[in-house]
Amino acid sequence: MNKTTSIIIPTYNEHDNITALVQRLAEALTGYNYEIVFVDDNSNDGTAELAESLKDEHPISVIVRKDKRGLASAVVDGLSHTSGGIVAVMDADLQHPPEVVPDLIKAIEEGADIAVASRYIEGGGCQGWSLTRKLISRGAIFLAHLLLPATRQVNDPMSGFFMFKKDVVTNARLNPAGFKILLEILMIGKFRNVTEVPFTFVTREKGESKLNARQQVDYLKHIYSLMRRTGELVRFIKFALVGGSGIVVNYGLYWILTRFAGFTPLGNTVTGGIISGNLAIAISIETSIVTNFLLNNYFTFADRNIRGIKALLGRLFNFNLICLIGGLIQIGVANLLTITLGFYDLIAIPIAIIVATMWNYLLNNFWTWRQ
Ligand SMILES: Nc1nc2c(ncn2[C@@H]2O[C@H](COP(=O)(O)OP(=O)(O)O)[C@@H](O)[C@H]2O)c(=O)[nH]1
Ligand SMILES: [Mg+2]
Repeated sequence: MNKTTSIIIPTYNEHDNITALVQRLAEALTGYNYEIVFVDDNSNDGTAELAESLKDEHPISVIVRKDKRGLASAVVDGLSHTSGGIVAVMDADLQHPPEVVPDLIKAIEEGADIAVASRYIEGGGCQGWSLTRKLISRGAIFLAHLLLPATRQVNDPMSGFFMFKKDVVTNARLNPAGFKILLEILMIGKFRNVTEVPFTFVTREKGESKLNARQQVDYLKHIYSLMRRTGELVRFIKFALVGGSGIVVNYGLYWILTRFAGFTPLGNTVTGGIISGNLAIAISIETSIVTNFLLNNYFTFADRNIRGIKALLGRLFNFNLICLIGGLIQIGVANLLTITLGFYDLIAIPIAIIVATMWNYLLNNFWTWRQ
C-alpha cells in the first residue's frame, strides 16, 4: 500500500478518452499511492494539453516526444520518469479497464514479480472480436510460445496491460524498437514469479485504433530479434542440425540394413518381406532416437541439461514415448506409400521421416525440454 505504483500510459490522439481514464483510475485507486505517466507522441488533437490540465487534481506527469517513435519506445522512455518501485503499463483508450489495476497490485503484493492482465485465462476475454481477429491473436501467441520458451508460462504474453516490479528490468536492455513490450520483459527481464489476472479487453468507444498491418510484420521481426538476443535462434539451428543428423542415421541405417545386411526392402511382398522391411525401419528409427536424444541433451538443450542417470533415463523415456508416436507415423506413412501406393522405398522413407520429424519437433519443444 505504501509503495507507489507508477502507471505508464502511451498516448497518441486519445483526447476523448483521457478525462474518463483519469477519473476511473482515481476511483479504482482510492487509498493507493499511485502516479500516472503519460507518454504522448505529439498528438495533434490536444491529448497532452488536456492531460496537463488534469495535473492540479491528479498525480500526473506528461512527457511529450516531438517525433513519434511508437508504442514500445514510449514505455521505455516512460520508465525513466517513474518514481515508484512498481510499474504498470496500460492503454489510454479504456480498452484496458482501470478497475483491473487493483487486481494487478494485489498480485504483486502477493509475491508476483510480474502480473499480467490476461484475456486468455478463465474469466478473461475479448469483446466484439471477429473470428479472424481471434485467430490472428491466437496464432501470434502460438508463435511466441513456440519460439520464445520463456513466454510459455503466460497464456497472454501479447497483453499490453501488465504490472511489474521495477527491479525486473533494472539491468535489462529493453529494445525500444520492439513492438510488444511485455514480450521483451518476459524474455530479458529478471524475475521468478508471474501471475495472470483475468480481464476483458473491451471495445473502443472513442478515437481510433493505430494498429495496422505493418505491425504484424514488425511482430515477426521482433520475435526474430528476441530469438537472436536470447540465444533461442542458435538453439533452433542446433535442433535443426541434430534433426538432420537423425534423418541421416534413420535413412542411412535403413539403407544399410536393407541393401547390405539381408533385410527385405519395404514394399517387397515375398514371404516375411513386410515384417523384415518393417523391422529394418524400426531398428533405424530407434537408433536415430537415441542418437538424437544424446545430441539434444548435451548440445541443443545443454543449458537445461539435468544431472543424474535416473533423471536422464526418465527424460529418454519421455523422448522415446513421443518419438514412439512419431515412429508409428513414419512406419504408417512408409507402408502406405510403398505397399498401397507403390512408391519406391528409398523415396517413401524420407517422406515418412519428414512427416514424423515435424511431429517430433513440436512435441519435444513443448514437453521433453519444456520450461
Ligand atoms: N506514445 C504512443 N502511443 C501510442 C502509439 N500508437 C498507439 N499508442 C497508444 O497505445 C495504446 C494502444 O493503441 P491502440 O491503437 O488502441 O491499439 P489496439 O488496442 O491494439 O488497437 C493507446 O493508448 C494508443 O494511444 C504511438 O506511436 N506512440
Ligand atoms: Mg486500443
